[in-house]
Amino acid sequence: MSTRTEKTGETGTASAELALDLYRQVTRIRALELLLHRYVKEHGFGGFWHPGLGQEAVQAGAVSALRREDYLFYAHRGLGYALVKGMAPEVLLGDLFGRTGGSVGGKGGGTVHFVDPELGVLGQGGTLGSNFVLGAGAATSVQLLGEDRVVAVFFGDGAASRGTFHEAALQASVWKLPVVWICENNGWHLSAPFSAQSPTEDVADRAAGYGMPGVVVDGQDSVAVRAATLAAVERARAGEGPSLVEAKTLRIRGHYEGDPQRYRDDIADGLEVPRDPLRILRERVPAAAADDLDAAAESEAEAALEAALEMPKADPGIVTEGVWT
Ligand SMILES: Cc1ncc(C[n+]2csc(CCOP(=O)(O)OP(=O)(O)O)c2C)c(N)n1
Ligand SMILES: [Mg+2]
Repeated sequence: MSTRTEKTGETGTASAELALDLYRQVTRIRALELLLHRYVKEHGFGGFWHPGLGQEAVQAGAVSALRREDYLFYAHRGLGYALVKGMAPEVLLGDLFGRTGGSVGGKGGGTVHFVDPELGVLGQGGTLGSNFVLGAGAATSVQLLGEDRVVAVFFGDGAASRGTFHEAALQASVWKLPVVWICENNGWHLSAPFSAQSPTEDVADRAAGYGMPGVVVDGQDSVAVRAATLAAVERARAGEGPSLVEAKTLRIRGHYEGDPQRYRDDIADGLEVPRDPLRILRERVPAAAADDLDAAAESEAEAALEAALEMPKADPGIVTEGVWT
Protein backbone atom coordinates (compact mmCIF):
# COMPACT_ATOMS: atom_id res chain seq x y z
CA MET A 1 0.00 0.00 0.00
CA SER A 2 1.40 3.39 -0.91
CA THR A 3 0.98 6.49 1.20
CA ARG A 4 -1.03 8.18 -1.57
CA THR A 5 -4.79 8.16 -1.41
CA GLU A 6 -6.09 5.18 -3.26
CA LYS A 7 -9.66 4.97 -4.53
CA THR A 8 -10.24 1.28 -4.76
CA GLY A 9 -13.67 1.36 -6.37
CA GLU A 10 -13.37 -2.41 -6.40
CA THR A 11 -16.11 -4.56 -5.05
CA GLY A 12 -13.58 -7.15 -3.96
CA THR A 13 -13.95 -10.88 -4.09
CA ALA A 14 -15.79 -12.86 -1.45
CA SER A 15 -16.23 -16.56 -0.90
CA ALA A 16 -19.82 -17.75 -0.57
CA GLU A 17 -19.20 -18.23 3.15
CA LEU A 18 -17.91 -14.68 3.64
CA ALA A 19 -20.76 -13.14 1.65
CA LEU A 20 -23.28 -15.05 3.79
CA ASP A 21 -21.56 -14.01 6.99
CA LEU A 22 -21.58 -10.36 5.95
CA TYR A 23 -25.22 -10.66 4.92
CA ARG A 24 -26.03 -12.07 8.36
CA GLN A 25 -24.33 -9.16 10.11
CA VAL A 26 -25.79 -6.46 7.86
CA THR A 27 -29.32 -7.81 8.22
CA ARG A 28 -28.91 -8.11 12.02
CA ILE A 29 -27.94 -4.43 12.20
CA ARG A 30 -30.74 -3.45 9.80
CA ALA A 31 -33.35 -5.30 11.85
CA LEU A 32 -32.30 -3.38 14.97
CA GLU A 33 -32.32 -0.10 13.05
CA LEU A 34 -35.85 -0.63 11.76
CA LEU A 35 -37.08 -1.87 15.13
CA LEU A 36 -35.66 1.18 16.91
CA HIS A 37 -37.08 3.49 14.26
CA ARG A 38 -40.54 2.12 15.03
CA TYR A 39 -40.02 2.06 18.78
CA VAL A 40 -38.74 5.63 19.05
CA LYS A 41 -41.56 6.91 16.84
CA GLU A 42 -44.21 5.16 18.95
CA HIS A 43 -42.79 5.61 22.43
CA GLY A 44 -40.29 8.45 22.24
CA PHE A 45 -36.80 8.21 23.59
CA GLY A 46 -35.24 9.88 26.62
CA GLY A 47 -32.16 11.07 24.81
CA PHE A 48 -30.88 11.07 21.28
CA TRP A 49 -31.16 8.05 19.05
CA HIS A 50 -28.68 8.56 16.20
CA PRO A 51 -29.91 6.16 13.52
CA GLY A 52 -27.33 4.30 11.48
CA LEU A 53 -29.77 3.20 8.78
CA GLY A 54 -27.84 2.89 5.52
CA GLN A 55 -24.42 2.67 7.20
CA GLU A 56 -24.64 -1.03 8.10
CA ALA A 57 -22.13 -2.14 5.45
CA VAL A 58 -19.38 0.01 6.93
CA GLN A 59 -19.94 -1.26 10.44
CA ALA A 60 -20.33 -4.93 9.44
CA GLY A 61 -17.54 -4.88 6.87
CA ALA A 62 -14.96 -3.13 9.01
CA VAL A 63 -15.66 -4.82 12.35
CA SER A 64 -15.69 -8.25 10.72
CA ALA A 65 -12.04 -7.65 9.79
CA LEU A 66 -11.11 -7.56 13.48
CA ARG A 67 -10.27 -10.41 15.83
CA ARG A 68 -11.93 -10.86 19.20
CA GLU A 69 -8.91 -9.47 21.06
CA ASP A 70 -8.64 -6.35 18.89
CA TYR A 71 -9.82 -3.13 20.49
CA LEU A 72 -12.79 -1.18 19.18
CA PHE A 73 -13.61 2.48 19.68
CA TYR A 74 -16.98 2.90 17.97
CA ALA A 75 -18.82 6.02 16.83
CA HIS A 76 -22.25 7.23 17.96
CA ARG A 77 -24.34 6.19 14.96
CA GLY A 78 -26.24 2.97 15.65
CA LEU A 79 -25.45 -0.26 17.45
CA GLY A 80 -23.81 -2.17 14.61
CA TYR A 81 -20.19 -1.86 15.67
CA ALA A 82 -20.60 -3.48 19.09
CA LEU A 83 -23.14 -6.01 17.79
CA VAL A 84 -20.72 -7.33 15.16
CA LYS A 85 -17.90 -7.36 17.72
CA GLY A 86 -19.99 -9.84 19.65
CA MET A 87 -22.07 -7.97 22.24
CA ALA A 88 -25.59 -9.31 22.75
CA PRO A 89 -28.34 -7.12 21.27
CA GLU A 90 -30.37 -7.11 24.51
CA VAL A 91 -27.34 -5.76 26.39
CA LEU A 92 -26.92 -3.00 23.80
CA LEU A 93 -30.61 -2.11 24.05
CA GLY A 94 -30.31 -2.22 27.84
CA ASP A 95 -27.57 0.41 27.58
CA LEU A 96 -29.59 2.42 25.10
CA PHE A 97 -32.56 2.57 27.48
CA GLY A 98 -30.52 3.01 30.67
CA ARG A 99 -31.47 -0.41 32.13
CA THR A 100 -29.59 -2.43 34.71
CA GLY A 101 -28.98 -5.24 32.21
CA GLY A 102 -26.93 -2.95 29.99
CA SER A 103 -23.16 -3.33 29.99
CA VAL A 104 -22.78 -0.28 32.28
CA GLY A 105 -25.63 -1.30 34.58
CA GLY A 106 -27.94 1.54 33.60
CA LYS A 107 -25.52 4.44 33.92
CA GLY A 108 -25.74 5.16 30.24
CA GLY A 109 -28.60 6.03 27.94
CA GLY A 110 -27.87 6.30 24.24
CA THR A 111 -25.40 4.89 21.76
CA VAL A 112 -22.10 5.73 23.45
CA HIS A 113 -22.17 3.58 26.58
CA PHE A 114 -21.39 0.04 25.46
CA VAL A 115 -18.38 -1.58 27.11
CA ASP A 116 -17.08 -5.13 27.06
CA PRO A 117 -13.33 -5.41 27.65
CA GLU A 118 -13.41 -9.19 27.02
CA LEU A 119 -14.61 -8.47 23.49
CA GLY A 120 -12.27 -5.51 23.09
CA VAL A 121 -15.13 -3.01 23.24
CA LEU A 122 -13.52 -0.21 25.22
CA GLY A 123 -16.34 2.31 24.88
CA GLN A 124 -15.79 5.86 23.75
CA GLY A 125 -15.59 9.38 25.13
CA GLY A 126 -18.56 11.70 25.55
CA THR A 127 -17.07 14.38 23.35
CA LEU A 128 -16.87 13.86 19.65
CA GLY A 129 -13.25 13.31 18.67
CA SER A 130 -12.03 11.94 21.98
CA ASN A 131 -11.94 8.52 20.30
CA PHE A 132 -8.80 9.54 18.43
CA VAL A 133 -6.70 10.10 21.50
CA LEU A 134 -8.29 7.21 23.41
CA GLY A 135 -7.52 4.93 20.45
CA ALA A 136 -3.94 6.14 20.15
CA GLY A 137 -3.55 5.66 23.90
CA ALA A 138 -4.88 2.10 23.78
CA ALA A 139 -2.56 1.37 20.85
CA THR A 140 0.37 2.74 22.83
CA SER A 141 -0.46 0.28 25.62
CA VAL A 142 -0.60 -2.56 23.08
CA GLN A 143 2.82 -1.59 21.74
CA LEU A 144 4.41 -1.16 25.19
CA LEU A 145 3.01 -4.47 26.44
CA GLY A 146 4.03 -6.24 23.23
CA GLU A 147 0.48 -7.52 22.68
CA ASP A 148 -0.90 -8.87 19.43
CA ARG A 149 -3.84 -6.52 19.05
CA VAL A 150 -5.01 -3.92 16.58
CA VAL A 151 -7.06 -0.87 17.57
CA ALA A 152 -9.94 0.20 15.31
CA VAL A 153 -11.18 3.76 15.72
CA PHE A 154 -14.41 4.80 14.00
CA PHE A 155 -15.34 8.43 13.38
CA GLY A 156 -17.53 10.55 11.13
CA ASP A 157 -16.59 13.15 8.56
CA GLY A 158 -17.49 15.85 11.09
CA ALA A 159 -15.34 14.39 13.86
CA ALA A 160 -12.44 14.30 11.38
CA SER A 161 -12.32 18.10 11.72
CA ARG A 162 -11.38 17.95 15.40
CA GLY A 163 -7.81 18.83 16.31
CA THR A 164 -7.64 15.57 18.24
CA PHE A 165 -7.62 13.71 14.91
CA HIS A 166 -4.49 15.51 13.79
CA GLU A 167 -2.54 15.09 17.01
CA ALA A 168 -3.47 11.42 17.37
CA ALA A 169 -2.84 10.64 13.68
CA LEU A 170 0.57 12.29 13.86
CA GLN A 171 1.65 10.48 17.00
CA ALA A 172 0.31 7.13 15.85
CA SER A 173 2.26 7.37 12.61
CA VAL A 174 5.49 8.54 14.25
CA TRP A 175 5.36 5.64 16.73
CA LYS A 176 3.94 3.15 14.17
CA LEU A 177 1.08 2.33 16.50
CA PRO A 178 -1.24 -0.54 15.51
CA VAL A 179 -4.24 1.63 14.67
CA VAL A 180 -6.78 1.59 11.88
CA TRP A 181 -8.64 4.89 11.48
CA ILE A 182 -12.06 4.25 9.91
CA CYS A 183 -13.96 7.29 8.68
CA GLU A 184 -17.67 6.82 7.99
CA ASN A 185 -18.18 9.70 5.60
CA ASN A 186 -21.96 10.02 5.39
CA GLY A 187 -21.79 13.51 3.91
CA TRP A 188 -23.23 15.30 6.94
CA HIS A 189 -21.94 16.74 10.17
CA LEU A 190 -25.25 17.42 11.85
CA SER A 191 -26.62 20.15 9.49
CA ALA A 192 -23.33 20.91 7.73
CA PRO A 193 -22.64 19.15 4.43
CA PHE A 194 -19.15 17.70 4.02
CA SER A 195 -18.37 20.30 1.35
CA ALA A 196 -18.79 23.05 3.95
CA GLN A 197 -16.14 21.60 6.22
CA SER A 198 -13.51 20.14 3.93
CA PRO A 199 -11.39 21.75 1.21
CA THR A 200 -10.80 18.33 -0.35
CA GLU A 201 -13.24 15.73 -1.60
CA ASP A 202 -11.78 12.99 0.56
CA VAL A 203 -10.80 12.78 4.23
CA ALA A 204 -8.37 10.05 3.14
CA ASP A 205 -6.19 12.70 1.43
CA ARG A 206 -5.13 13.79 4.90
CA ALA A 207 -3.39 10.47 5.44
CA ALA A 208 -0.49 11.50 3.20
CA GLY A 209 0.39 14.31 5.61
CA TYR A 210 1.00 11.71 8.29
CA GLY A 211 2.86 9.28 6.05
CA MET A 212 0.21 6.58 6.19
CA PRO A 213 -1.87 4.94 3.45
CA GLY A 214 -5.29 6.48 2.82
CA VAL A 215 -7.96 4.49 1.04
CA VAL A 216 -11.40 5.53 -0.18
CA VAL A 217 -13.88 2.71 -0.41
CA ASP A 218 -17.56 2.28 -1.30
CA GLY A 219 -19.23 2.21 2.09
CA GLN A 220 -22.36 0.53 0.77
CA ASP A 221 -20.37 -2.52 -0.28
CA SER A 222 -19.55 -4.53 2.84
CA VAL A 223 -17.18 -6.83 0.94
CA ALA A 224 -15.14 -3.85 -0.26
CA VAL A 225 -15.10 -2.26 3.20
CA ARG A 226 -13.95 -5.54 4.74
CA ALA A 227 -11.17 -5.98 2.18
CA ALA A 228 -9.85 -2.43 2.67
CA THR A 229 -10.04 -2.73 6.46
CA LEU A 230 -8.40 -6.14 6.48
CA ALA A 231 -5.43 -4.80 4.51
CA ALA A 232 -5.07 -1.98 7.03
CA VAL A 233 -5.47 -4.37 9.99
CA GLU A 234 -2.78 -6.69 8.62
CA ARG A 235 -0.44 -3.77 8.11
CA ALA A 236 -1.00 -2.61 11.70
CA ARG A 237 -0.56 -6.15 13.05
CA ALA A 238 2.72 -6.48 11.19
CA GLY A 239 4.07 -3.44 13.03
CA GLU A 240 3.97 -1.20 9.95
CA GLY A 241 1.78 1.42 11.59
CA PRO A 242 -1.60 3.03 11.04
CA SER A 243 -3.77 3.46 7.93
CA LEU A 244 -6.85 5.51 7.16
CA VAL A 245 -9.87 3.89 5.53
CA GLU A 246 -12.61 6.26 4.38
CA ALA A 247 -15.93 4.61 3.56
CA LYS A 248 -18.32 6.79 1.56
CA THR A 249 -21.78 6.12 2.90
CA LEU A 250 -25.17 7.77 3.37
CA ARG A 251 -26.98 9.20 6.35
CA ILE A 252 -30.52 8.20 5.49
CA ARG A 253 -32.30 9.64 8.54
CA GLY A 254 -31.80 12.82 10.52
CA HIS A 255 -28.84 13.48 12.77
CA TYR A 256 -31.11 12.13 15.51
CA GLU A 257 -34.51 10.51 15.12
CA GLY A 258 -36.95 13.44 15.14
CA ASP A 259 -34.54 15.89 13.47
CA PRO A 260 -36.79 17.96 11.11
CA GLN A 261 -33.85 18.21 8.64
CA ARG A 262 -34.94 21.56 7.19
CA TYR A 263 -31.38 22.03 5.99
CA ARG A 264 -31.53 19.12 3.61
CA ASP A 265 -33.18 18.05 0.37
CA ASP A 266 -30.71 15.47 -0.94
CA ILE A 267 -32.79 12.52 0.15
CA ALA A 268 -36.45 11.70 0.68
CA ASP A 269 -37.53 11.51 4.32
CA GLY A 270 -38.14 7.79 4.57
CA LEU A 271 -36.55 4.41 5.14
CA GLU A 272 -35.49 3.77 1.55
CA VAL A 273 -31.75 3.11 1.31
CA PRO A 274 -30.24 3.97 -2.08
CA ARG A 275 -27.49 1.50 -2.98
CA ASP A 276 -28.78 -0.68 -0.20
CA PRO A 277 -25.99 -2.88 1.24
CA LEU A 278 -28.44 -5.76 1.58
CA ARG A 279 -29.42 -5.58 -2.09
CA ILE A 280 -25.76 -5.45 -3.10
CA LEU A 281 -25.03 -8.54 -1.00
CA ARG A 282 -28.07 -10.39 -2.30
CA GLU A 283 -26.33 -10.68 -5.67
CA ARG A 284 -23.75 -12.88 -3.93
CA VAL A 285 -25.89 -15.12 -1.71
CA PRO A 286 -28.69 -17.62 -2.40
CA ALA A 287 -32.11 -15.97 -2.03
CA ALA A 288 -33.47 -18.64 0.33
CA ALA A 289 -30.50 -18.31 2.68
CA ALA A 290 -30.87 -14.52 2.67
CA ASP A 291 -34.59 -14.81 3.47
CA ASP A 292 -33.81 -17.12 6.40
CA LEU A 293 -31.19 -14.71 7.73
CA ASP A 294 -33.63 -11.79 7.46
CA ALA A 295 -36.24 -13.72 9.45
CA ALA A 296 -33.70 -14.76 12.09
CA ALA A 297 -32.48 -11.15 12.42
CA GLU A 298 -36.02 -9.85 12.90
CA SER A 299 -36.73 -12.42 15.62
CA GLU A 300 -33.43 -11.64 17.31
CA ALA A 301 -34.19 -7.90 17.35
CA GLU A 302 -37.71 -8.37 18.68
CA ALA A 303 -36.58 -10.75 21.42
CA ALA A 304 -33.82 -8.31 22.39
CA LEU A 305 -36.27 -5.42 22.68
CA GLU A 306 -38.61 -7.49 24.82
CA ALA A 307 -35.73 -8.56 27.09
CA ALA A 308 -34.37 -5.01 27.40
CA LEU A 309 -37.76 -3.54 28.31
CA GLU A 310 -38.13 -6.14 31.05
CA MET A 311 -34.84 -5.06 32.64
CA PRO A 312 -35.30 -2.74 35.62
CA LYS A 313 -34.36 0.90 35.30
CA ALA A 314 -31.25 1.80 37.26
CA ASP A 315 -31.51 3.31 40.74
CA PRO A 316 -30.32 6.95 40.44
CA GLY A 317 -28.13 6.24 43.50
CA ILE A 318 -25.67 4.26 41.36
CA VAL A 319 -24.51 7.41 39.66
CA THR A 320 -21.64 7.89 42.10
CA GLU A 321 -20.63 4.22 42.16
CA GLY A 322 -17.33 3.48 40.50
CA VAL A 323 -16.47 7.15 40.27
CA TRP A 324 -12.98 8.03 41.39
CA THR A 325 -12.62 11.15 43.48
C1 LIG B 1 -16.88 18.08 20.98
C2 LIG B 1 -18.30 17.83 20.54
N1 LIG B 1 -18.90 18.74 19.75
C3 LIG B 1 -20.19 18.53 19.36
C4 LIG B 1 -20.86 17.39 19.76
C5 LIG B 1 -22.30 17.17 19.31
N2 LIG B 1 -22.33 16.25 18.18
C6 LIG B 1 -22.54 14.92 18.38
S1 LIG B 1 -22.53 14.07 16.94
C7 LIG B 1 -22.24 15.47 16.04
C8 LIG B 1 -22.10 15.38 14.52
C9 LIG B 1 -20.99 14.49 14.11
O1 LIG B 1 -20.87 14.38 12.70
P1 LIG B 1 -20.01 13.21 12.11
O2 LIG B 1 -18.74 13.09 12.84
O3 LIG B 1 -19.95 13.42 10.65
O4 LIG B 1 -20.85 11.91 12.48
P2 LIG B 1 -22.35 11.57 12.02
O5 LIG B 1 -23.24 12.20 13.04
O6 LIG B 1 -22.55 12.09 10.66
O7 LIG B 1 -22.43 10.09 12.10
C10 LIG B 1 -22.17 16.58 16.86
C11 LIG B 1 -21.92 17.96 16.37
C12 LIG B 1 -20.18 16.47 20.60
N3 LIG B 1 -20.75 15.34 21.01
N4 LIG B 1 -18.90 16.72 20.98
MG1 LIG C 1 -21.11 12.55 9.18
